[in-house]
Amino acid sequence: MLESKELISELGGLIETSGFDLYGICKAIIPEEDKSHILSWVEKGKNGKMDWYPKNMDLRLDFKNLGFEPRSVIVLGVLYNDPEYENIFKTIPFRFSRYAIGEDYHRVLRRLAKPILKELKNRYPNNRFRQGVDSLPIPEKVLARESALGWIAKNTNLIHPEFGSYFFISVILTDLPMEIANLPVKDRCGSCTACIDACPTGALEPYRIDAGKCISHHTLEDRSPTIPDTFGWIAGCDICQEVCPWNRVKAKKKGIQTLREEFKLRPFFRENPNSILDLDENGFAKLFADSAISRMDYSMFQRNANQCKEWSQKNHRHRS
Ligand code: B12
Ligand code: SF4
Ligand code: SF4
Repeated sequence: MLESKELISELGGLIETSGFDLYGICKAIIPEEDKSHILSWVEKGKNGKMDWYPKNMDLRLDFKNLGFEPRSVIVLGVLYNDPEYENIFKTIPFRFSRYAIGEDYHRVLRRLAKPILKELKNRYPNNRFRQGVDSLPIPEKVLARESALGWIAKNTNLIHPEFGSYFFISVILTDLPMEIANLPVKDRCGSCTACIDACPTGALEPYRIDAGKCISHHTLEDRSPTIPDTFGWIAGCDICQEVCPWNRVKAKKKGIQTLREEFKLRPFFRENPNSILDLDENGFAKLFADSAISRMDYSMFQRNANQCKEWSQKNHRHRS
């Protein structure tokens, strides 16, 4: 049977030149403990307004109905943190999360993985390879942890001990069986609770999120005409990652940042950021057509922008 180490040493160069910063391989199995956490999360209604989440649980937990039986998973990660982000957003009265300032990561990661998929199909013509970037209902953080890309932390993000947590994940499922020997990355949260203390909505308990309370969920997943306070965030929220010492200190000190132009701050954030709050439907479509927030329709964007305007007025009054 093929050793995962062997494949990694043969394909590592191609994976890196394709633009991926992290990679690993694991078995296509979701451990029982994770299954039970995910099931109890859904039973307790912690998925908020994401009604799509409990659908396809068969596929999510057992990889059934994919049209083939996956045996192994190649997990890939790309950094998205652009250091210029902090300089710009500290001068603006609203926030976009880092994941939303560049091109849609679903598109980018699919594009970057093309040469890898091509090579895999050339080498193993009798096997199947299927990529997912959120597109398959697969718990990607669990597979990334199983591939030794990091640990699932108290803020529920996957953290790599050197790179921090500002990276996207993509998986390639395959029926190619592999012998896998991974040393798990140990949980380095220790006694820290910075993320839990900083979350303004109380969405976090250690290792557990109530998505229905999370600003990211409100701004991107909730289609209701009104949503709870977003504390100045228009799209997503990064607070529990910003306060994390593995991003704020460790990765920052090492100068960890994205090398992908696609994920860097777009010029309009620099040039005329305040006009973003007053974009009309055409302007919104033009600026964000290829961004991850294009999943948000204009009415959601306008709702979030109005909420941010109110928030910054209120905040300004408090400060004066
Ligand atoms: C649903 C979803 C959301 C939801 C729920 C968030 C979440 N933590 O799951 C919402 C909309 C809130 C969201 C927000 C964000 N998301 Co999101 N999201 C997803 C998605 C589609 C599924 C994740 C999932 O299955 N969650 C279900 C819950 C149960 O999983 P979990 O919270 O991780 O729980 C695990 C552990 O915490 C633990 N656990 C759960 N309950 C309990 C209980 C106990 C007692 C214990 C001990 C443990 C435990 O077990 C679970 C399984 O291991 C994935 C893509 C994918 N297909 O996997 C992206 C993904 C997780 N998101 C991602 C990102 C970037 C974000 C945001 C940073 C975006 C933003 N800036 O706004 C925020 C981060 C918010 C946060 N603190 O997590 C990245 C994360 C990359 C990384 N390095 O971790 C992913 C992987 C997308 C990608 N392809 O890159 N997201
Ligand atoms: S993303 Fe924001 S709202 Fe959601 S858990 Fe983290 S800090 Fe709380
Ligand atoms: S802020 Fe602290 S507790 Fe939260 S994820 Fe980072 S290290 Fe873990």
